[in-house]
Amino acid sequence: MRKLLKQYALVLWLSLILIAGFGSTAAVGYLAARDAIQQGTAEQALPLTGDFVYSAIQKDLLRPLIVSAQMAQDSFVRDWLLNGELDQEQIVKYLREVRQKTNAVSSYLVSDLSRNYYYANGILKTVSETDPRDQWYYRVRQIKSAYETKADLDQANRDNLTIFVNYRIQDYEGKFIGVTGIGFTVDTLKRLIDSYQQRFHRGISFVDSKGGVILSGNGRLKVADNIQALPGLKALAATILANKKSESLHLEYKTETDDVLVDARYLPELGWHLLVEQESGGDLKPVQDVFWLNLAIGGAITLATSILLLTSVRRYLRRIEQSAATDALTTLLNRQAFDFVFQQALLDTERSRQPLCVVLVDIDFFKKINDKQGHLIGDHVLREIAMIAKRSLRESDVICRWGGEEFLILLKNCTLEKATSIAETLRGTIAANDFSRTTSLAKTRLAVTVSMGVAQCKDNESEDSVFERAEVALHQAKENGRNSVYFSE
Ligand code: GH3
Ligand code: MG
Ligand code: MG
Repeated sequence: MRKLLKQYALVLWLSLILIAGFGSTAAVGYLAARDAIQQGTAEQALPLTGDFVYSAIQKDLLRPLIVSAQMAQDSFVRDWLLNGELDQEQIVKYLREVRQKTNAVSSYLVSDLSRNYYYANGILKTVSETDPRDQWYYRVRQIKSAYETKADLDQANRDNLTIFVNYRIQDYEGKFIGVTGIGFTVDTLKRLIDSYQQRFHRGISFVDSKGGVILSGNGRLKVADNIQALPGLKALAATILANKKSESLHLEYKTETDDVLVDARYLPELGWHLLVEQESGGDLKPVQDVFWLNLAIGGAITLATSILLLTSVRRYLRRIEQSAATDALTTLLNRQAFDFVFQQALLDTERSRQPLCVVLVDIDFFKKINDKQGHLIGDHVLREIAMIAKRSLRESDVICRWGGEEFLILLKNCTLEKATSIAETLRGTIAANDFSRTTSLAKTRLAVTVSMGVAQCKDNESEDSVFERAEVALHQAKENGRNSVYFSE
């Protein structure tokens, strides 16, 4: 395991470096994008949404304000009040016409002298200081400004939140003589909030001066909630409600799951506060997606690189191992590798008491082949003899390139007699082979013969001794005319 780790340490390190590189690049990119988005949200997007909503409200409020102002300053209205409210049908008709023309839900006039509440269908009631529902009138009576806008539940149209513009009527000397105005629903406002919420994924709500939620899209805040009691937001409630200036406040609070950015501004026309909220993680989804995608691509590249590197390192290592053990020309085992195999075979023989033989093979007059036909043909002959030998031996037998044009064959579990016979067969095969058939270099038939010396390992005999005996036998073969097999007794 340690060896393996050592061999593949390079691959491991490279993978770690790649992973670290890809990971940190993705993380840095993600953090930079997140900061930019959060800053953009807090400083631009939320205030802009606030501005949009605010200007839309102002536009919606402006027309009712003008209409109410015209009603309060209409000389017909003032004269009718000053002349003792004689023909009530006239004022009712007037109120009905205003309501129709302006599309308002109600139009009304309260006379300070008679305390009659006139509306489009006649006299609704007489306002009384003791009736809580008439408190609005006594409040408007006291105010310094010319009008007030007030959100209230319409008594005639109960479920609808209605905004009333209560305008003070004064006579020609400036004396207060009554209140007139129209009421209109906030349906358009509600629709506006919903559409903004859908488009920008932001919570938009209106809160009254006591913190009660009056209008809200389907965001975090619900109608009838009070921001002074909501977890997280309650810490900011005092700041939000105390703000009576026109600038907006940029605030932030935490819930259990999220950080929420808030843009809060005061709407003096209504006495309300407009809150635009956004979870700071809300817009981060695409950035997070890109982060994970980057990480996945980085992982895939790392994996592919590691696999490629691993396979080439493996192939390289295997090639090194092989080239250390094999002969490049014939791909047979080389002498060093053979030594190891031979030692193992000797031990096996001692244990199993099976005979073990060696055959030394030397090509006859090889120098001549080299000299006459050239080294390339010489190489070709070496390769082909190696191949013929490999083909004619058993799987368990081992053959190696012993020296220049000498081969050594190890025959396991094989008597001297059998080994000599195998050697003889091999000699015959080689002698009968036309070496020119498998190469384009030789023009005419090319015959090559070999001489062999065979020896069987004796009990406790040394390696050198066996080889020496095989060499002696080979010498005999050479001396006695070559192309023959001799064995050592
Ligand atoms: P003999 O063994 O029959 O007595 O004669 P020989 O000509 O084979 O004599 P010797 O064994 O002395 O010659 C060996 C020659 O083999 C010398 C060398 O140039 C050649 N030789 C050794 N290795 C290679 C090789 O890898 N390629 C080629 N082409 N020739 C080689
Ligand atoms: Mg030789
Ligand atoms: Mg030779």
